[in-house]
Amino acid sequence: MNRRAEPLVAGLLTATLLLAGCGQEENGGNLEPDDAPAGDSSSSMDMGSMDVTSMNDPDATPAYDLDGAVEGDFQVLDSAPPGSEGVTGQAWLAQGGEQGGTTVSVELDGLEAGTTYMAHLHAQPCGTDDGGPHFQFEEGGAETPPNEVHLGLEADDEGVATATTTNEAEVGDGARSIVVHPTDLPDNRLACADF
Ligand SMILES: [Cu+2]
Repeated sequence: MNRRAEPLVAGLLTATLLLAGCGQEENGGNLEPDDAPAGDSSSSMDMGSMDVTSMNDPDATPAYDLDGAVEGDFQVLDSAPPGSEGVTGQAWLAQGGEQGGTTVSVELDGLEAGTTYMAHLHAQPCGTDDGGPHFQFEEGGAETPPNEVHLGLEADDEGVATATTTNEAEVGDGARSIVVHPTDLPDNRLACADF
């Protein structure tokens, strides 16, 4: 397995870019309130490594350990940045069951070490407009969790990233895929997995 991708475009990480995604008009001004106690993070200005994972739920049981989880294999999309060819991974989506709501877990390999990525549930299959728009519980509503399902991913030194996120509501059959975007290229669609 190709463990190291070629360096991606070295873009500037900004708070705005971290929230954007998929070329839709995500509202870059509305950061979710940070539940962490004041002073909890000395790196609060390091947007590249902090807020990207703030929507995750690391204490939740990963979806792949839940009954009835569906699995999808990531495929690198044509729009992926150069050097992404070696990216591989899986995503799992579980609903209801013992944990209730929706649980999504992602494991990716072949990412650029130390780089951050975003993943969202999307409303269309990968073969339809690379996943189409974001899945939303309330269509036309907020483009942030909990109305959408987002994960933050940070590749470790080996280029591996894992994350789990949860939502209190069940997505039903409305979330057809999950799409990964580099946080410094939020309009880019790097990889997609069908559920
Ligand atoms: Cu997306």
